[in-house]
Amino acid sequence: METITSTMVPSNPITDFLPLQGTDYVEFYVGNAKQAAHFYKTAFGFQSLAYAGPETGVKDRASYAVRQNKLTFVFTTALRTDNPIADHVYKHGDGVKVLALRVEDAADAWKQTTARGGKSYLEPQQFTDEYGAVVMSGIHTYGDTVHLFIERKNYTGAFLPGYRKWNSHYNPSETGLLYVDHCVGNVGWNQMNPWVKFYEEVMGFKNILSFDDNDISTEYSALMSKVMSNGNGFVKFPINEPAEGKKKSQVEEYLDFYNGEGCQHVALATNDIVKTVTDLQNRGVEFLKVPTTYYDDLLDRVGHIDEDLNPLRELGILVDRDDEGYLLQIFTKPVEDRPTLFFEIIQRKGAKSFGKGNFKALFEAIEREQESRGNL
Ligand code: TYF
Ligand code: FE
Repeated sequence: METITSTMVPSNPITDFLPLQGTDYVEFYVGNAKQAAHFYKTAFGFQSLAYAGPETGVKDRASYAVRQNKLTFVFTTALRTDNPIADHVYKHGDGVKVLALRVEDAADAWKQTTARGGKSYLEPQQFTDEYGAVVMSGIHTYGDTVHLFIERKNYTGAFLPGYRKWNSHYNPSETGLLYVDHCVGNVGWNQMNPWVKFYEEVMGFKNILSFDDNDISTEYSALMSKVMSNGNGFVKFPINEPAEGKKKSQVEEYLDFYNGEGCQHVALATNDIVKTVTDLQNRGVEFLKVPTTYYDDLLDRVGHIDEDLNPLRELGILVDRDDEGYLLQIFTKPVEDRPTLFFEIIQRKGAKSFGKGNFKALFEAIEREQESRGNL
């Protein structure tokens, strides 16, 4: 049963011990940051923002920050082997290391979360350069993933102290991606509820939606999922765990290849999904495809929608409705050789849900990919 356990309310600074202003950035640890940044510029339309590395006084790593509207991605690689970034890539392949959250007070965010049992990753520290100061702190979450709390004060630099502005002569156009809608974590067997408890107790989030294996099991694969949201709904973290099915769960495949828990997908918002997905496909981004029969009774299922059916069918965009409106969504194939991280492109037209009506078609599409990899 899909259960809606609460609705989002504006955050109340009196009762919300961890007020969040949204996602500040997502940082990926990768084998080759120069090439990763090039890929995200070329394929997804990110713009060059900032660079840190030996030329800026950082000796152990190179980081490229790219931006599109309110979306900031950072690609970081190790410059030498004896290095925690190299260890992370050795263990997981390319993946999300940091889900950074914007706060008013990073020292207080650390104090509040560690006092409630959060494990410290970075004690509050002020970083300064000629453009001002940024206070950062952080705690561990699932797997080797961490949350950093970013307090920007009146910082006017390109990205963060230690970085310098990245002026590139290569500037492919944007694709209409706007902000992070949600980031999903895959956790181990029976680990969903402990991580739900972590987000409730340590970070003050609420469980706004739950999907059990009956919602989600297809012929083979199965999983359970609970969506955690902060008070103002700007930050949403669904947590998936594998469930027993006829064959191997897609979450289990992820855990095997990522060699542990980690971020499964990042959902990127657009306000013109047909245009964004057309653009992404033309730039070589690969999407999962559902059978065209999905569209035969689509309007019977979701009622009137503003979009023409034809482009949705041609692009493979999925539609679902809830009490408050509808949403359009589509999922990329994994963006690495390992079947680990992928992206969702989402356009919300009132709906606050996650596309439960699409789960069967979507998970069957994922299973066809699993099958083709010999992992089903
Ligand atoms: O974030 C969500 O809940 C939706 C649906 O492996 C979903 O995007 C859930 C699990 C999954 C893929 C998509
Ligand atoms: Fe999603």
